[in-house]
Amino acid sequence: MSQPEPQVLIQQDAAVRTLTLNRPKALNSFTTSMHAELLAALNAAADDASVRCVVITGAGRGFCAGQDLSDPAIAPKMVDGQMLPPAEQPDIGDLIEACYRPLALRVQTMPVPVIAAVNGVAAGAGANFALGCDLTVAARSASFIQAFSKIALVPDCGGTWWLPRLVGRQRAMGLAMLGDKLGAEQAAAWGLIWQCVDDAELGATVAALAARLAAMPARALVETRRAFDAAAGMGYDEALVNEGRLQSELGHAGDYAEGVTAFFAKRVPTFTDR
Ligand code: T3D
Repeated sequence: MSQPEPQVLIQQDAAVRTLTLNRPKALNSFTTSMHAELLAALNAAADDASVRCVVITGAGRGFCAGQDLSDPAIAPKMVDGQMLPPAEQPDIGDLIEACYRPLALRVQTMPVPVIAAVNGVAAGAGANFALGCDLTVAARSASFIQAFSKIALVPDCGGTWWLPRLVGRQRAMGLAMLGDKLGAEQAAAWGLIWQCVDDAELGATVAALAARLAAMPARALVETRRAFDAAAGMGYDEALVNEGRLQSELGHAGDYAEGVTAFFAKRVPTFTDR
């Protein structure tokens, strides 16, 4: 009997692990099994010391179209064209708690940098999943759509947190309320993503960026992510205190000694902390 096609493809090139969402016929929309495979793949990358950068991309013409809306577990329950009472409807909050929250937190706690290589449309939770990665690089033909309002939901997968922080409240409101397609070029101009590149250059650009990050001090990069996110909820002095605490910790780590030694030896440092 043939095995079912994996919904997440895993490939490693040197220290860079690439995870490819693999449901191209449905624009790589999330099913519970794709969630499980993706979380397992991220956990495996986090636990593998040979991995120093993770890239997430999509197979085919899309990056990810958010939740698979054909999933009977989340479809509104109807009988003879009438909606059943709320008590008999599926609880989408359970899906968020079981799948999207663990996924968003896993990305946010990865011990190495995570790049989203957005090869095509990123809609709903697919868009916000990409925005929650450390760096988001998109092909010029790609787009970002806060599709939630069109099905009478709110942005999820971290969207309420990321959108106003990345582009400001007005643009976040416009994107979320109208649900219009935002092209990659405009997304980069607004600061929603790191970079927009020609479609033909996406693979090479992301490979070069990932290789560069993989050679950098992973622990310091990850503490930078945590410090930025923590500072969002801090006063100025508290953020300064936190910076001191982190420098104290990192200053005792091997990568700092290596960085300084390599600087004076005029050689390229070899960072190993994670
Ligand atoms: O229960 C919950 O909803 C919980 C909440 C979860 C968070 C969310 O993510 S909510 C938002 C869910 N996503 C969407 O609402 C996006 C739906 N998709 C679209 O609006 C469009 O597909 C796109 C704008 C993304 C792309 O449009 P286009 O014209 O390039 O492609 P298409 O023809 O619409 O889609 C291609 C195929 O993918 C098509 O299948 P077919 O007709 O060829 O057999 C389409 O049905 C399928 N597809 C696209 N998105 C989804 C999907 N199938 C299932 N679920 C999808 N989200």
